[in-house]
Amino acid sequence: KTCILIGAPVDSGKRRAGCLMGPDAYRTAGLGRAIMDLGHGVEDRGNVAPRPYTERSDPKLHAPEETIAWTESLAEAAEAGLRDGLPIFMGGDHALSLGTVLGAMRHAEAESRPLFVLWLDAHSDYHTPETTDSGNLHGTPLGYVTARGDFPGFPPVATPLPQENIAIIGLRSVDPAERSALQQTRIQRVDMRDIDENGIARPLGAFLERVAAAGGMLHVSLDVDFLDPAVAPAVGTTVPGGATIREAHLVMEMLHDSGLMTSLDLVELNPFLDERGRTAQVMVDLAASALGRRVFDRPTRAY
Ligand code: DIR
Ligand code: MN
Ligand code: MN
Ligand code: MN
Repeated sequence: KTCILIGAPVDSGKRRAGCLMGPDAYRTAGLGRAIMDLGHGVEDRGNVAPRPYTERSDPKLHAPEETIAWTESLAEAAEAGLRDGLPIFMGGDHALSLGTVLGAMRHAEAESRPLFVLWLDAHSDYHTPETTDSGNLHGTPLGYVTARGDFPGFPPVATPLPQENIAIIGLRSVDPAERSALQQTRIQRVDMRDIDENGIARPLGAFLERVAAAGGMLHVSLDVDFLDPAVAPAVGTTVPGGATIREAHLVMEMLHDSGLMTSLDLVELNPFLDERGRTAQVMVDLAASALGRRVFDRPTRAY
């Protein structure tokens, strides 16, 4: 399947600027080349732009009109990318996922297949415009696609993503309003303590088994802060105690072996905070693992 690189230089989801440089950092770090070297076709569609917008001042939310404009453009880019291949969205902050997941939901609905979402993140991103304290919309994509609350001005979510189709892995920074809401959902929540106690392969394997059994499509959203800041410093919201390099690669390797991943977001890379492209390179290597880079072949596991 052709990998379709789509630049999504979204920087409106939070106040600290820099994620707009993400797509260029991924290109500079050789994302396309790494995927080609694995034997896949690669098509770089360049960067998406938000549809025209006029910002309003909002007492609570940061840059809502810009994020709405991005959501509409990116949902269309995601739908088109999914029709033609396996889209990889080079972010951009996590607000881009309001659009990419919405597009994946529309595509899955057109294909009459269920969509599953794997969220690899320190944070749960389950806020709504009502519950957010920061006003930063990068903390809201899972609240949006599940229709947890009202998102005035955003494209309506026709059929909300079922809670049981979501797994969040890597959690260690959950705001109080998210915590109480999440604990009452059927979202599969894997926090760092679960990973410490049980490893990362078991909960991920259980989720992938559910995706396979349902014949689902799988959108994967990889936030840089899923990783420990010691190995991935170039992100605005570092939280200590994150996934190791090997835990992250194991997730990607299992995703590849499952054959289930149909789209991928690479989000929250802030090249302005990076050390000579080090974090960008880690993210490129993780994407390569998800697309088949490995040390040795091993017997395929049927999920
Ligand atoms: C944070 C969002 N909980 C907020 N955090 C981040 O501002 O509501 N998500 N960085 O990945
Ligand atoms: Mn996030
Ligand atoms: Mn995060
Ligand atoms: Mn917060």
